[in-house]
Amino acid sequence: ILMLFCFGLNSFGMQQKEKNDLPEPAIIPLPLSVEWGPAKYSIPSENKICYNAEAEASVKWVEKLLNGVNKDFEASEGKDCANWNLYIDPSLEKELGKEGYKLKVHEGGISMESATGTGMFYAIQTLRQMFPAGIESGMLNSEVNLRFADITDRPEYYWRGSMLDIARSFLSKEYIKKHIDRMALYKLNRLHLHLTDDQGWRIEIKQYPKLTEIGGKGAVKNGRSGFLSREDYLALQEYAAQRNIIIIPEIDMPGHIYAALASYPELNCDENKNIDPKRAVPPALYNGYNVGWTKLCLENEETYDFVDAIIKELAEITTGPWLHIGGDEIQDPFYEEFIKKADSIVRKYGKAAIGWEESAKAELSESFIVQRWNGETPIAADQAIIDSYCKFFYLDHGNVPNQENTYKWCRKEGLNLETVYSYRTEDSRVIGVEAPVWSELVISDDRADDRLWPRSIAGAEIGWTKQEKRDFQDFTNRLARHSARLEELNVNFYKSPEVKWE
Ligand code: TNX
Repeated sequence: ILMLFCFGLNSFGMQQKEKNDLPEPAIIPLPLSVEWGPAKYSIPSENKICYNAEAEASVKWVEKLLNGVNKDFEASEGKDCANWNLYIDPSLEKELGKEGYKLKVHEGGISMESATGTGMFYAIQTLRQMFPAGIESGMLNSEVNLRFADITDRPEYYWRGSMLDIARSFLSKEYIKKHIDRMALYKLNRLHLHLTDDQGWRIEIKQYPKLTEIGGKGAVKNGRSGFLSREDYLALQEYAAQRNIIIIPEIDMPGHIYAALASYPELNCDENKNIDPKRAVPPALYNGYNVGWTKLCLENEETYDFVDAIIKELAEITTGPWLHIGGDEIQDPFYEEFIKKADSIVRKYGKAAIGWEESAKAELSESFIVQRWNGETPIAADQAIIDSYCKFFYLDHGNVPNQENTYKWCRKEGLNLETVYSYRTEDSRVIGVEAPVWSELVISDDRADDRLWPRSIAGAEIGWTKQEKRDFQDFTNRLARHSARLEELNVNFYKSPEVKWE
C-alpha cells in the first residue's frame, strides 16, 4: 500500500501502468541528477524522430541506436511532434553547460535537450547504456524497454582524458578507432597520443621524412613499429571529433628523443660522437627501457629550426587547440629556456602548449597547461593542471600487485580499481584528469585492453561525477553490469576481483 502510494505521487505525474520489472539502469559516469520512474517505455517498431535545425546532425546517433535494435524510424524537423524529440538550444548553456543535457523517458517516448551537439551526444550515450548490451554488436531483435527517467546531467571537469603511448610500441589506427569508440561510451573527451620517444617516431612529418623512414621502424624490445601517415592522423582526428573527442598530439622534447637523433644525427651536439658510448651510435635504433638519457642539442641554434618545423606541421594538421611538447625527465642547463621557446612557438602557430610537470620550472605563458605525473615539481598558483598523478592514474602499473609485465615504481602494490577511484582533490587549478598507458611493457592490443579497462572507466567517472557523489561500492555495483557490454565490444578487460561481474 505504501509503495502504491509512492508510485501514485511520483514526479512523472501518472499512475503506474505496467508492472515494472526493470532494474535501475547502471549509468557510468553517474549523472548529476537521476530520477528513475516507476514504469517502462517500450520502443515501438515504428519510430518518429523529431528535431530542431540545431539538432539535425545528432539524429544519426539516434538512428544508430534504433538500427542496433532493428526498429524502423523516420526523421523530420519539428518540435515535440514524435516519440523521439531532440532539441538543441544554445541558451540552455547557462543551465547545462557546453556538455550537459536533459534526458526524459516518459509515457510519450524519449526527449533530449542540450545547448550543443556534444551535450546531445552525451544524452544519447546515456540512453545507449539503458539499452540491452546486445546493441553494441549490432542487430538485436528483441523488445527494448526503457525505465522511465528524468535525468539532468553535466560534467564536473572539461578534461577527461586517456593517453596512449604509441611510441614505445605502436598501436594501429584500427585499435585507436576502437579506443575512441570505447572512450565515447564513457564520455571521455581527450585522447592524448604520445607520438614520439627514444624507441620510435610515429607521425609523418613532411619536412623531415627520415623521422618515420628510420625512426618509425624502431620499437621497444618485442614491441611493434609503424607510424601514422598524415592521412591516418587526419582520419583519426575526424573520427574522434565526431564523437566529441579532441586528439592532443605529443612530440616529446627535448628529452625522450633518440628516435629523432637516430634519424637526423645532426640534432646531436656532436653527430660523430656517441651520446652514450654504452649505447648505439646513430642511426642504430634503441629498443631498451631506459629514460632520461637522450636530448636535442640545445646549444645549437639550428635545433630550434627543427623544433619550429615540427610544431608548425603538427599545428597544421591538428584541429584541436592543444599541442603537447613533452618536457619530461631531462637535465639540461638550457631546459627552461627550451620550454619557454617551445611554448612561444606553439602559440605562434595558434595553439596552446601542454607539458609534463617539469615544464613548470620554466616561465610559462598563461595558456600553458601542466600535466602532473610524479608530483615533485612545484607548479605556479595560476597554472592549469591536468592530473595524471602516477599514484592514481599510471595504468602501466598492475591491476593487482605483481601482475606480469607491469611497472611498480610509483606504487609498489600497483593500482587496483579502488586506488584509481579514490583520487580526490581540492586543488582549484586542476581542470581534469587523464590516465596514461605507457607501453614499454604493453606490446599487444590485448595487453593495452587489460591495462586500460576497466580502470579508464574509473577515470571517466572521476572526470565527470562530482567528488561528493562518488562512492566506490556504488560504482562497482554499476560496473558489474557493464561486463556484457564490454564483452560485446570485444574489450579484453581485466576482470578485477573487486567487482562482482555479472
Ligand atoms: C615515466 S611519466 C615516463 C615515461 C615512462 C613511464 C613508465 C613520464 C612523463 N615519463 O617515459 O614510460 O614513466 O611508467
